[in-house]
Amino acid sequence: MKRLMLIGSVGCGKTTFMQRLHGDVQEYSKTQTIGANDGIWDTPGEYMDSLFFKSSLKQTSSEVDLVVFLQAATVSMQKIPPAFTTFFPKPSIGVVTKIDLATPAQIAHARHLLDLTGVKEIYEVSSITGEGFDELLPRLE
Ligand SMILES: Nc1nc2c(ncn2[C@@H]2O[C@H](COP(=O)(O)OP(=O)(O)OP(=O)(O)O)[C@@H](O)[C@H]2O)c(=O)[nH]1
Ligand SMILES: [Mg+2]
Repeated sequence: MKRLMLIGSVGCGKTTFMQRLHGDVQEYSKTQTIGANDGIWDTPGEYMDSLFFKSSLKQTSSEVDLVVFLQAATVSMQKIPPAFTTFFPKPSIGVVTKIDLATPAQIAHARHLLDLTGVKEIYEVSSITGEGFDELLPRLE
């Protein structure tokens, strides 16, 4: 599988998404710092709130093949800055998370927010039910 870095706001589902990809037991654990776990760099959502931490995301991206921007379908606020893909020297994709909790309109809004970041491909998943991973996994190989 490609080496990934996961980026998105606090609670958008990065760690749960990683646990699903690894086939790990899904248990809540607040991410405190950037950490590599078997090829996936999980990041704290707070990093989206500070320019200093955004720079460290950029540095870490040199270690990975693909940057994954995650946006929860249940959240209407945008935390990932517009055109943020241009900040990274690596390809990126967008993933709408928590589709099991969202209406079609909420999912469409989350796709719109990811569009603004500049990603050209967007996937929709639930890391709890596993929906959407059949479409996503080939892209991560
Ligand atoms: N229903 C549902 N809940 C989800 C999904 N993904 C994550 N959650 C829940 O959302 C909460 C936050 O998920 P995390 O994976 O810890 O979020 P995070 O992005 O890693 O958050 P930080 O580490 O704080 O940046 C947890 O209670 C998860 O169980 C999903 O696809 N569906
Ligand atoms: Mg986390």
